[in-house]
Amino acid sequence: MAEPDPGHVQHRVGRSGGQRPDLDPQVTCAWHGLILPEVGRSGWDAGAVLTPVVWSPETRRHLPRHEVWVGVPTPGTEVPERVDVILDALAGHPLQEAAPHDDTVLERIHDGALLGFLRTAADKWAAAPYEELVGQDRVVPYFFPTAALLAGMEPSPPAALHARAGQFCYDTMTLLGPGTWQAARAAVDVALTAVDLLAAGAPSAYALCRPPGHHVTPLGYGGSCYLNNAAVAAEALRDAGHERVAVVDVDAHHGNGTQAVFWERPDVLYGSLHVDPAAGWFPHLFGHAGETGSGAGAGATRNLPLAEGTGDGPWVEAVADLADWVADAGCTALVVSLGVDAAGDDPESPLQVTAEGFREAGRELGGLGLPSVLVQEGGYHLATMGGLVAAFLAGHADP
Ligand code: SP5
Ligand code: ZN
Repeated sequence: MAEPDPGHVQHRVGRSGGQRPDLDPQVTCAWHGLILPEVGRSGWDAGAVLTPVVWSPETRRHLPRHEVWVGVPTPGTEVPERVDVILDALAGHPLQEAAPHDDTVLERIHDGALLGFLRTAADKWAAAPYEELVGQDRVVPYFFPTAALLAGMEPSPPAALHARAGQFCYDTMTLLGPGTWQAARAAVDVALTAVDLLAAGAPSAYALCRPPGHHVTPLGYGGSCYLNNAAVAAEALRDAGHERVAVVDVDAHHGNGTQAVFWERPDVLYGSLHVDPAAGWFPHLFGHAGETGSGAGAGATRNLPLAEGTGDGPWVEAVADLADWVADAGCTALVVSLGVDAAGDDPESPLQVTAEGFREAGRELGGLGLPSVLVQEGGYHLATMGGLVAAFLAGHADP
């Protein structure tokens, strides 16, 4: 595999390396004020300037139990232990527990009908006799109002909850149970708290969001995702005064949800590199190079599909390509959809990226010198995924 060319970073415009640890003392002070309660416990060394980690114990409450794939229940891969292995790998980083935020930003990203369904579906399912009838305690859709079914007609809303689920959930792999809403909503608070840390002067913050979010559209959920944490973070950065925000998605899968949210908007760029959906990979319908946005958002979306087996060299080149694009577009803040499932060991993708690749990707994006919120997306190999997140954060903090 070709090595990434270390020389080409320096020749680019807009790469000031502004993410260096020499912070303005006043700003540093304000930021420390926010994180002080937990700094002592983590033994954080102020000189080291490790990226602060925002998390919530609530995010452990979603238990996927299983995923129905081609009709067969297989063990869920998006498990709560993902939170623990990441926290272990980031021991020493300042730790900040998420603060509650209201639904203002969330309601601008997602339709009220989706939010209402997600908020109440588990309780309604439990109250219905599904567990008694078939032993199923998770909300599983089985009936989908596709364009083929509707045939141009206007359907009436389905009365049955098991039919209603398919109005919002577009696959059979993203089951909803007791605790799912609480975890997903807590992940949104994690993302919003990370944005708050930036406003308080932190150069960047890592949001340990779980469940992940980049497959959630304004109205539809799937791909192990329920609420789009990265989209919420980008919208909150717009509210914080950034005129143009970029989302760079390095998860192994195309973030169709984030793309859909910002498809017609010029003020939030979406760029993604991912395993080529045309080779048969999730999310199947989207993520091709020809998808570049529409209307006012024309040109504000970029997709770099990669062949199965792609490793560090071309993968890091694709990250660098998106970083150039973000720099040229004059964005003043960055959200990274930081999935680490592009790793060679990961069970959910055929990409072959190493820890060094993730470190290099962190350097490429850290070199932009933009205030950045790094939002956890996928990554399923428990033994190595924490180290991959740590490698990316290290590269990002010291480009
Ligand atoms: C956030 C994220 O990374 N979502 C990825 C969703 C992709 N899921 C597709 C699953 C395809 C079948 N995998 C079989 C594994 C059985 N457990
Ligand atoms: Zn993924």
